Amino acid sequence: MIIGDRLKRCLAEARHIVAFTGAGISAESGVPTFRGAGGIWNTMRPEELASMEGFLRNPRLVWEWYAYRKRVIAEVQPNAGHCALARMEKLVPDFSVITQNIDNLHRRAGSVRVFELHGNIERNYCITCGRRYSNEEVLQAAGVPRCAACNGNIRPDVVWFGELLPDDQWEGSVRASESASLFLSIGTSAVVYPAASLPVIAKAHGAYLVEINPEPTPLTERADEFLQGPAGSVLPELCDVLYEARKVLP
Ligand code: BJW
Ligand code: ZN
Repeated sequence: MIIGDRLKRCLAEARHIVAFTGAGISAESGVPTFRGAGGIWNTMRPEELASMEGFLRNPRLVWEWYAYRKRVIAEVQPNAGHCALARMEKLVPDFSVITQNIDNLHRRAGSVRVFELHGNIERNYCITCGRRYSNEEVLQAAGVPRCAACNGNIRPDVVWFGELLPDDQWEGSVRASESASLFLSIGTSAVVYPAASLPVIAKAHGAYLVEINPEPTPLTERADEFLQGPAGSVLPELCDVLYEARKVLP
């Protein structure tokens, strides 16, 4: 991968770097993506599995899918891409990860400032009374887990289609994007809104926009640079350049 002078300068001088991530960054850990080659939605219907209507229609099916994914995610490890972002955070005064992923792999890799736009698969709550439940509690249930307090259905604390993103995470992400001098869009198909508007917001506020993905996306033509390749290879290289550049700066 050739990292050009413009991006090198940006890595050296950026005051605030934002890494905006999607399912692609976790693909090399063994977590399937939603779209594209091997994507979950190639064989399953998003509106049946990732919407409140789908959950109310068939909670058992939705829970089978989430119980399976909770087990897969608990077994996998952060990869070189997640680890590179955690290292970069230590080298830059202001560094934020904004993730659409629910797998918690950024925090497990050591990233501290993380905005989670679509929730976290390690949390669950009762749809009737809001009581919170751990994965250990819900995974013991045969079938659909029910609330010990009110017998309501418990659901994973993730954002489904048609639902609002958590206010604090969304507002923090918009503020970070508006103040970014370098914005990295990594491993996302950039088709799910409102998350997909963040790179556009960042660019409109003056950020240098870099996309990292093995395949082009609808964002590619708006990006200042497209680094074509897997996050697990590209991000460690960017991190090395950042390290060298910051080492020689006062
Ligand atoms: C690699 C790689 C490697 C592979 N390295 N890269 C019509 C038009 C416009 C908008 C809408 C519409 N109808 C409805 C909407 C709104 C809707 C939306 O945007 N839909 C579009 C799909 C059309 N959005 C919403 O509903 C959102 N809420 C909202 O808008 O609220 C307001 C509202 C309220 C009431 C009514 C209507 C609106 C909520 C969106 C929630 C998304 N939830 C999910 C599931 C989360 C829980 C779970 O995981 O189970 O979030 S869907 C799924 O998509 C998940 C992801 O976070 C999200 C984005 O996917 P992502 O991360 O980009 O992954 P992929 O798989 O798409 O792409 C992977 C990429 O990686 C690919 O590009 C690969 O090439 C690449 N890759 N290997 C780097 N090694
Ligand atoms: Zn309850």
